Amino acid sequence: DSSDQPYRTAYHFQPRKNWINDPNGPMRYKGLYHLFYQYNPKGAVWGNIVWAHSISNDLVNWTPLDHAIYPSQPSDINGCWSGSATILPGGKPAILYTGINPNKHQVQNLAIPKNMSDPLLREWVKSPKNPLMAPTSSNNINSSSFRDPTTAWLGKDGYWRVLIGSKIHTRGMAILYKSKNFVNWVQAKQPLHSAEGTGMWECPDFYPVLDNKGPSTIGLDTSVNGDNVRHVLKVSLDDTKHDHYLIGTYDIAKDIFTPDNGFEDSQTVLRYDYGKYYASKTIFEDGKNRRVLLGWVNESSSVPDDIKKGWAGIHTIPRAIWLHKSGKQLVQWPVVELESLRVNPVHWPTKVVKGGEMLQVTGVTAAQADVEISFEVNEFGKAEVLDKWVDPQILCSRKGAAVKGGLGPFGLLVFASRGLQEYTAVFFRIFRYQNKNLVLMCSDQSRSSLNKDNDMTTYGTFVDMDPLHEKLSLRTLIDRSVVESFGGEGMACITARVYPTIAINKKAQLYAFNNGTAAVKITRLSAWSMKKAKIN
Ligand code: DQQ
Repeated sequence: DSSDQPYRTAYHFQPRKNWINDPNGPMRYKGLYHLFYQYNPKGAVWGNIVWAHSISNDLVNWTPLDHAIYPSQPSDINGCWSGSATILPGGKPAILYTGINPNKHQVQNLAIPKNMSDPLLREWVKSPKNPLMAPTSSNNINSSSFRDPTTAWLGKDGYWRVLIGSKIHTRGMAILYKSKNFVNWVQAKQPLHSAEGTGMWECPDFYPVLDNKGPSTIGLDTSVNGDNVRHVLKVSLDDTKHDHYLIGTYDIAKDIFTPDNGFEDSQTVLRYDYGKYYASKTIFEDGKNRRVLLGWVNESSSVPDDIKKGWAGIHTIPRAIWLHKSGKQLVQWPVVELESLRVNPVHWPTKVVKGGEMLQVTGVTAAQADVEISFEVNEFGKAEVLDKWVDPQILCSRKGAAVKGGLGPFGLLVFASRGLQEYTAVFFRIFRYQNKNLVLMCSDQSRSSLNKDNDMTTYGTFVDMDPLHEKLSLRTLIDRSVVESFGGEGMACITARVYPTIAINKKAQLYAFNNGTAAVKITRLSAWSMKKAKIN
């Protein structure tokens, strides 16, 4: 019931109860989407990990099935951890996943469908040859840092390649294995990539993107390589709990990935999401020519609160992902299928918002909505001056929504209570920095709840765009305890979890605001109430 569970999501993926973490082995088979995920059948905290399984027609509505992979043989008797699916020639799915063996060592296992003619792929059979990859005395692999196989890709030489996350001391790495038959795997002489000081690399993902310097959002199959192709290496850094990615060149003859900008320059390392977001992975969809990103969002509430509500963890809305025309970063946008949940649209005519003004968006269910807003700014002379580079998250914490500025802060107040005792602010602030306009995007949770047991950290990032010539747009998906925001048409994403005590259910309000001295113009505001999806 939604009134005693105000934080349960209406359209973000979650199980009926208990703990969920990483998305595992997403695939499309006979037209159905399959999503597996790390799950604790026994409680709302991490432990007893199995692969739970749900299916969908549209990436929006999900039906649960029985657990697909659970401890049953020595090579996974202490847990079935993360992994990925690969569709083999002939359309046969194969799952590689990490098992925890009787010695608590991390090893890699193979599972295949028991019955390929079952479109639901309910039962999975484990290879009698498991484990297929394991730490030994001769390979120098750390048995507690060897996990999370990627989707495999096939070279013209007939070898499948797969990455396993690892580290040696503080050097994070993606260990490469090769195989002709998907069963006998041989470790390559060197990792595909590694970086000193980054610590354990969890859940690596490696895939090609189209570099066409144009507006195309097309995705590529994982084994594609050649002209106009760049590669993305994503790793989930255990030390920082963020998903970072590098764009670069993959030399398949040498099996080396060379990033344009490496981890050495921490200022340029990009993230999928600058809020709470981890352990993501992508799938390529043949028929639709798109690559879709799935990710896990943990709670920001306390463990006792999680146990009380009986569940913890959600997934973000699946996002289409592609290379920006600059070639310098990726762009993400919620899959179009989500728009099928939109009802009762509210559209505003162009409106000027003066400094200090707040305009309420009425006519939508503000605790469960999809909002798109665009701003036009003119008085660039009023932008605050930034003398030296500051970490954007720190800048957002110092200059939250309540701190008056020049050009901004302007944006949305979501989950706001009538008297503004509670609100979450998603906004832009434009600075003058090195004679250019610098766009800051923030998600300010500092006043999101009167319950101070929650983690209310403010998040932020710079958006690499020119507000003189490009639309300053924001789309925010509001879903009962989720605020998932896309700035600059998907150039920057920030996901936050909030737990208001007053601004819940029908008491939640939505506003557009401007707390700068310069007026700004809203050139578009479209908001929809969101129907409840069928989520498990
Ligand atoms: N979660 C899994 C691991 C992975 C981690 C265990 C990332 O396989 O490294 O539940 O969240």
